[in-house]
Amino acid sequence: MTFSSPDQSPAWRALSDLAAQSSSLNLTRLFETDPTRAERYSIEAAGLVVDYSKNLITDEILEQLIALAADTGLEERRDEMFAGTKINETENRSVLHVALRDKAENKYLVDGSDIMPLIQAELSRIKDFCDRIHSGHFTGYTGKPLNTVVNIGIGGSDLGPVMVTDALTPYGIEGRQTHFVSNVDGTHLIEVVNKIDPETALFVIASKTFTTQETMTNATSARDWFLDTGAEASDVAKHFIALSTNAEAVGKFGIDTANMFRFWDWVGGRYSLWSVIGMPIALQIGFENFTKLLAGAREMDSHFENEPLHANLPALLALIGIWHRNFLDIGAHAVLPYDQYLHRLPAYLQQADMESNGKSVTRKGNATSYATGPVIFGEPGTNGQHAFYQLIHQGTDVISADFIAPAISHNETGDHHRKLLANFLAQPEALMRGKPLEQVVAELSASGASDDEIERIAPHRKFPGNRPTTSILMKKLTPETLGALIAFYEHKIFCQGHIWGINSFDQWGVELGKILAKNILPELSDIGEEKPTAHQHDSSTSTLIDRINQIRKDADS
Ligand code: G6Q
Repeated sequence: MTFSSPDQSPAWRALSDLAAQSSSLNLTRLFETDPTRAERYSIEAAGLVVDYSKNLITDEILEQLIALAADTGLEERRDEMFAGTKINETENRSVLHVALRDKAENKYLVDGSDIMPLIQAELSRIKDFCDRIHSGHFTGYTGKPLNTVVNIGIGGSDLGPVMVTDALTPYGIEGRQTHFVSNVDGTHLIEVVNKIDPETALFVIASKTFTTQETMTNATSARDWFLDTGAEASDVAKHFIALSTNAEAVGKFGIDTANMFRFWDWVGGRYSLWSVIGMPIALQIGFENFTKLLAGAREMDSHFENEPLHANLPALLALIGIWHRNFLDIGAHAVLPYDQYLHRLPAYLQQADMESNGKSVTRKGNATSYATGPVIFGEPGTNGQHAFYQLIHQGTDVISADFIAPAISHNETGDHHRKLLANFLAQPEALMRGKPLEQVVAELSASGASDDEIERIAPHRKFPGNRPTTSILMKKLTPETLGALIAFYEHKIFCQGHIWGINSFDQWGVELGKILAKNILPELSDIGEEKPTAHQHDSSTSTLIDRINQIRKDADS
């Protein structure tokens, strides 16, 4: 970074000055005065059309945002990521998920060695395994084809595969089904195993470390369940495979390391769906479609790597996000897919963004003197419209939002999709235009309302408007467009983390709770068991432990 902190840069100061005048920014007026605004503030790349014209920006603001990117050395940092520099400093690791989806002929160096042959070898093992499963050559212990996958993993070893597998449902191979078990709540596993036939089930244990409490607990219980159904210990090898970096732990668990698929420490958990962690995706939609997902991401990578900042989608949208967060004090960002198949995208992006940029210490170890990652949330439209959009339209906090839709649905049933698209377009328009009091009054009086009624009701029916949104349109939700969409968000997150001077690739904030849970575990009683009441916690935690133990001791089952 050219400046020790982004807020020391001249561009940051210029942006602060512009923000001081931002109350005069009016989106409707900006559109009226510039008929080319939508065209000028839209970019098409890798099958995505992104219209960012309904954000509270002007050429002057964009110019300073781009200067901020230059002041902070964004392009140099991007090049370092692609070059394999260990930009995840706290874990001393390269960040090379982009290599996982690049062409075989390209080189990526980690500690001086090209990692591409490793990636290609693992990809061809995935292909080979998918072929054997799909052709029925790899069967279960009774000779039946394995048409059901149960992926056991959590966080980065779950959210990406779940989101993509759901999103690409129309590409699913007929007769195959995939279940995901993540939560350590036994209900998650039990509800899945109750639905499956052990003779046709393949358990995919997905864990980078192979030590994660939730995953190892679920994996152990799944193996116990499998054995309880009548299988022998020697049958486990035919029904359990592992996706991991930890061969020793996989071996100890009892999975044949021939059925272990590898990835490496330069693949962050939440960036790992492109690696062998994508196995459940490939098993469900086929290896060829999985490679199309990688190809879509690769196209976005190439756009991100080569386009200048003013035409670079992830960089520009990251900068607009920084304008919102640091200069307009917008603390939450909604992700609103108008496609039911993308219903897990908000949850996926919650992790991708909040685990990456929910930090308050810079890479140099100082407290940030500015805000970082916003709260990310969302639901598919139109469902969200009948729920939390109220707050987005009329709440006291301004919230920015991404509206995402395909122009063509996989299910063009009647006029459903036209209705969905009408809402996809109307909501950003409504958020931008709002409805002034005079208009509400005029409408009420035209409908015959009395003066008293108008006075009472009108203030509730006005909309402030001027609320910023971005519209992301694609022709159809395909493996390619989905790959590009995910890569777009990954790079946007990278750019924001870089400008904030934080490390987007570690996640120390998830550690403390894990350790405390390990301490509390032996203090909790089994059903019917008596436990001592002496605890070393605050009185709230201790009292809750005692209350739980009392209930569990007195319970029959
Ligand atoms: C992601 C995080 C985290 C991780 C899970 C699962 O970036 O590191 O969500 O993916 O904790 O970890 P394992 O894959 O090691 O089980």
